[in-house]
Amino acid sequence: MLKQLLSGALALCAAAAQAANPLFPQLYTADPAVLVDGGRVYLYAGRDEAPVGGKDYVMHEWRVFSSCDMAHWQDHGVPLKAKTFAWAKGRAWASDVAKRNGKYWFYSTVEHATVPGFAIGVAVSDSPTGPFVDALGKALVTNDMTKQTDIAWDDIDPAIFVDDDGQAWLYWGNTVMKYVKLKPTMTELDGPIQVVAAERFTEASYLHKHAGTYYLSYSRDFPEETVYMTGPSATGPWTPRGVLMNRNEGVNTVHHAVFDFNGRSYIVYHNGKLPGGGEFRRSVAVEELRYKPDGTIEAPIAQTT
Ligand code: FUB
Repeated sequence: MLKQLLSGALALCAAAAQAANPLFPQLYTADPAVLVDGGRVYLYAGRDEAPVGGKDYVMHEWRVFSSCDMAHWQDHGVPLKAKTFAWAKGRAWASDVAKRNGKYWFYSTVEHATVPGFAIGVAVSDSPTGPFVDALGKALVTNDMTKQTDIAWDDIDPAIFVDDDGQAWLYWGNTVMKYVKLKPTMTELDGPIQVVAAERFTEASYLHKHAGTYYLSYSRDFPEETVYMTGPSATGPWTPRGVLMNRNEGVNTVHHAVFDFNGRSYIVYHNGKLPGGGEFRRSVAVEELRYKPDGTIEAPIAQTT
């Protein structure tokens, strides 16, 4: 019986085509992050809970889904909430996840309870589907450490990248793009916080590597469009390559992540196309992404439904 069930699951994986957008019609979801592990794609997203006509983000928790074929998605529920961080006031904004030292590390934006503005926390789990627990008991990055700007939301949108040599880098920011090397513990900064001169940077920086080239992408302007740069290392120097994905209609943000899976490459992002959706009721979608022989990307990538 078990053998039959397993072979059924494998056939499902092999035969499937990509799922239609939005990926999760049962929920409003935003700020997708991706981890590929053990033959599955794990997709993490914040849940948009704002009511119709809401005027701000209402986000208390993250959700995790997984797929072996990009077509069938399993809902694993809530791996952590903003309140997982006892020092946070709330607001489960954008996150990113990496595996290192056999553990899963979840970097997330939350609003700090005592330091003005947003902060970045780090949680850890033995499983990609959680539950995740606060790994540090305090913020990894707070507004009072990074006074490059005076805005309260400048420490948002962490993007964690672990290079082939095991070195982890954290990128983040709003208006000013910042990055820092992490120690092997994944919970300590290793050196000073640096700034990237990214033209018209708004937020949602994202670092990935493909065929030896590093890609640093981000949202620029507002309403946002996604652009990218390429470089020879995790810290550049960066060459701007233009628009990766155009603006959304009716939704100002587009927060994305890029990954390879089963010989194909993908970009996940959000828009407001789920019925009843909009600025604070977003939905995660996916598109295939194709690299040209010179390492640049076929772009702008069109959004499909
Ligand atoms: O979801 C809240 C914020 O909106 C994120 O932190 C930004 O990237 C934008 O998507």
